[in-house]
Amino acid sequence: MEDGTFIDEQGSRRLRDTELVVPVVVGTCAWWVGKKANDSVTHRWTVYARGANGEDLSHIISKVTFELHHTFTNPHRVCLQAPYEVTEQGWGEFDINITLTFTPDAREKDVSIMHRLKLYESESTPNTTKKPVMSEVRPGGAEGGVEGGAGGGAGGGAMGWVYEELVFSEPVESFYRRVLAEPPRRAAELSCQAWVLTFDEREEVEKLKECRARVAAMVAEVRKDFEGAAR
Ligand code: SLL
Repeated sequence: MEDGTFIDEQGSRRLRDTELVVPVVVGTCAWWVGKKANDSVTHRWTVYARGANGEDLSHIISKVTFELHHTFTNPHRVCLQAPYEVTEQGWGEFDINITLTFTPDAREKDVSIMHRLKLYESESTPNTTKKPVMSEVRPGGAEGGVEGGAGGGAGGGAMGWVYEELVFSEPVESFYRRVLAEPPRRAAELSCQAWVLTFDEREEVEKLKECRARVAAMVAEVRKDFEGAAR
């Protein structure tokens, strides 16, 4: 059609050559339970899905389903509203299938993202109850390399989060216009909100890390000169 729209097989009017991209993060945050750890409970953990910059997603997502390991009671957990998260306790690591279902007017199929629950950062890391063993601001996150990073450069080691872009290509026109007209809103807080980063913050952290490395290199250089002169 002249106006850049076309009618799909289901009779919905869609926008040609148009994309709606929604960045999301799925992740897990895990805590060691400390001295009360026993055979069936060593960690408390939360798995979640969220807008990558802390934005509310309820105008796009109608539910998020978390498929836990079958050793959990009612492993099929559904969140109809934000925060999209499940908190549990257990002893083992496993893959969690996270399915995003969109609002009916999007006329899009569900998207599933597999994410592994990690409870152990590395064998050499001592257990502590003061901070999570795994979260976005801990090894699996910004400080530990850019997994999760778009395209996921797997930096080795355990990863607490993964960045994904939901791409609605040639979206249904009415859905697209509704979503664009929606004023941005902050999402309801996750129970592990203190341990997640927005994307802008992630960039800041990267920059600070670079600066720190540069200063360390300069200090090493000066030290070398100084030791050379002292000899
Ligand atoms: C493993 N393949 O062997 C994995 C399975 C299952 C973890 C891990 C259940 C807790 C509960 C639980 O933590 N399952 O019984 O409520 O490491």
